Amino acid sequence: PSVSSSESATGFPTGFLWGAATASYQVEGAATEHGRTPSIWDTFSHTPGKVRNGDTGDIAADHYHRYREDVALMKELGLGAYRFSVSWSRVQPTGRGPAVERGLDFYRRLVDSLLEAGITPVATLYHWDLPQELEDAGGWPLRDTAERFADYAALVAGALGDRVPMWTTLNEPWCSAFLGYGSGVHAPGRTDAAATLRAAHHLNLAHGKGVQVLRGLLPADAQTSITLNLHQVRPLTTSAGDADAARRIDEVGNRVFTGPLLDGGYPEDLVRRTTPLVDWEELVRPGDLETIATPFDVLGVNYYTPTIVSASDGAGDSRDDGHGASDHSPWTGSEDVAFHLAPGERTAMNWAVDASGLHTLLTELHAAHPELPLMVTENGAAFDDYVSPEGRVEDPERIAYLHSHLEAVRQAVADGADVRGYFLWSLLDNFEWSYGYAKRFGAVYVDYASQRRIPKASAHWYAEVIRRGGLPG
Ligand code: PNW
Repeated sequence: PSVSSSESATGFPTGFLWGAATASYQVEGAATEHGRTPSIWDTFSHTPGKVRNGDTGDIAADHYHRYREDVALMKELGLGAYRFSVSWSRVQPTGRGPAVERGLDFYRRLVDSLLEAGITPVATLYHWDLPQELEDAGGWPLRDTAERFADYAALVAGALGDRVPMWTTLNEPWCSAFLGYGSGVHAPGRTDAAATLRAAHHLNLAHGKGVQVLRGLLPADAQTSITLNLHQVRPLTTSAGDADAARRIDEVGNRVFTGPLLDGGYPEDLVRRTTPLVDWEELVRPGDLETIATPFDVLGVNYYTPTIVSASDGAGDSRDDGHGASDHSPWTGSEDVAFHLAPGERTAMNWAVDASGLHTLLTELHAAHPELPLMVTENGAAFDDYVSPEGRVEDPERIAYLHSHLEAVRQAVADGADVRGYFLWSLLDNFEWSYGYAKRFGAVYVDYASQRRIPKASAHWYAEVIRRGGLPG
């Protein structure tokens, strides 16, 4: 059968965005420059014992000073789009009041360089770096933080709205709420189940208010989105208990966001199960669900590996759910579920390589929400890369990972999913949160001593994919 008219011969839709992604705290450095003040990640990384090797984002990949070189690199690779995030405390140090123009200037220059290079800028407003002052006032468990986010969104949209065509409110609110306030492996490192659910609701609210603010300020053809890390949950066996475990993890991992965003409300069983912890009647005020359900244009999905679960048998339960070790479970209300690593190949994160999860994710989302365009906003893998004596970085495992996952995207498109783009995580090696610089996700190697950039073999491979507009062969 011939490909449909909206697809090119490569199996990827015409106009498909081929990109790469980063996030402010992971790459920028310049932590105290031009008025920037600490975010929760500055505080967290400077707290002994929180990040491997005591690494911080103080310098990171020094993208703040080297963005011109980095944009030139992107152009060389032929990237069609660059997904970056804005550091809230660089733009609005206390999280309140007027913007610091010098902070905004960095993003104006970055965006102008991208546009000049023919690369579409895709801006994320919040990739986890909450101004510390807002955390001190209560952080995401406090309702006011959602209002502060809406004000901040207006400042950034006012400055960049004329030149950024695609906007994302939040990156992976699940991580912000459940790893930041539940298991505590992410900033601000709190371990409080009630605070976790309150944070989740206020992040949803911040998104809804953010979309409304963006819609009011952006040109009509600008697009709004949110990026979720939807867990591809699978039961270990066909037992009823494992099926129930999978349903519960789906609720607390996915539907706590997709429910109010797309399906009219929070999952009933999650609410019932967590009612002893949280007064949902008080938390979810009249009008909140309408605000959260404000329509947006594109759903961003990040995918790395599937999540395999079983009912707890009381013995041999794995705490290693791939989200970092903690005595506190992030799975609020379903702490008894056991997690399992998939068999087969693993990345340096110990995450199983399984591209079928990406295909399932995209096709199931499309089936549930046929009108909602999708975009893969992150996909990639960490491996133990090193520079050879000849100065090259050979990373065949990463090429294989990217190849199989792009093939999964192509197959999802063939099966009817409306996928508008793919962003490799990450453009550069960077600060991998609680793992610091020990994990390298970049298509481009960063020598942190010299800040020299070396495109890995995978970067050259990806450049070829982009040039062809699809996979080889
Ligand atoms: C995402 N987990 O983080 C983030 O958006 C990136 O900033 C990050 O560098 C990348 O994926 C690789 O980790 C995640 O524990 C962090 O499931 C943790 C998890 C998922 C995504």
